[in-house]
Amino acid sequence: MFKTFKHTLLSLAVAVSCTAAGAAAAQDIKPRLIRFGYGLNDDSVQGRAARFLAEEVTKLSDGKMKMRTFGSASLGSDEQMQNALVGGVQEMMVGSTAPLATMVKEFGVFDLPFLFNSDKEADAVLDGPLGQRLLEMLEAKGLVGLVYWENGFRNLTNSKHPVVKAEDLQGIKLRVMQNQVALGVFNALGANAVPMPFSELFTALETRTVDGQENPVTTIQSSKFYEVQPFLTITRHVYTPWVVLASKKWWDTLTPDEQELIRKAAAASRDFERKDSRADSEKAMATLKQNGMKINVVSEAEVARMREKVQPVVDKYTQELGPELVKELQDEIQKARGQ
Ligand code: KDG
Repeated sequence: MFKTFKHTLLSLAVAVSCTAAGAAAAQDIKPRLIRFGYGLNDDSVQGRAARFLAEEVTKLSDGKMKMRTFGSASLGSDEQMQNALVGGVQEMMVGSTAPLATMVKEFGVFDLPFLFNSDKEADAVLDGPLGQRLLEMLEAKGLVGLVYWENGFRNLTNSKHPVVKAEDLQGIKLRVMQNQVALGVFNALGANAVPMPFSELFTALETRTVDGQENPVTTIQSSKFYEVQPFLTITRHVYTPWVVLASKKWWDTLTPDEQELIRKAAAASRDFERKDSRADSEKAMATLKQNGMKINVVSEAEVARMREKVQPVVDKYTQELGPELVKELQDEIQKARGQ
């Protein structure tokens, strides 16, 4: 009796694995090498998700498609990689929405301050109609937007003093991502905002070329900013998404089966990355404390004051980005907040 059951189980397992292999073989999948670039170092949320994506592509293609990941901006800054994808000299990357706004200005909406209250709201908006429509707008610029990963809620660090109120930003040279909204917001808060590629940031902090920067705690930890930034102020002033991108020139050479496979792997990487990012945030805070960062949380009353100070900038960029788009974003957020 047991023998028959075991035999049946074994033959079932063999049948299933043959079917899977057969399915991969039946799909129109060709041997390909994909170069995937990212800006953080290998031991970061981005690095782990990039390796997960590479493994997923290999698994789903039965080893036919291989993805090599290149971290620490070794293939260039986000903007340089964006241009390489447009030119078809690099296949894939992940980067922030902020530099993307230089190609599709509507991505600048994610740099408007104090929009999201939670990652749940961000997921709902990014994976909903608005977020997906923004991705589709990239195709006209030579990019294919596949999924959003979580960069996260941004916080301030600096080497001068704690930032308890907006006035404490006066005279602080603060590195910001390279887009007009981020620049306008921090100048309005009283800082001296300095746009700069992420790849140059650690050295700029170390040499005091800039006094501070703003990023999620996972990035502050994995990039070891605590070595050159004694003060951390929890503001959660912006939620930045990352976008997993493919070169449209390259994408259009793929068969429908290959495109479907990449989309499936990208969706799995999104779910993996968001889970890892949220788990890593808690660990990162503990590491920053252990490494001596002096941490303060900006009060709700102060956030309200900051909102007031940046309102003229928000009004200006709402007009430039499109009032209907900003209204739609705010409505989508409210809907997600209500769920
Ligand atoms: O390549 C790294 C960047 O995509 C990411 O860290 C963007 O948050 C970012 C920043 O500050 O540039």
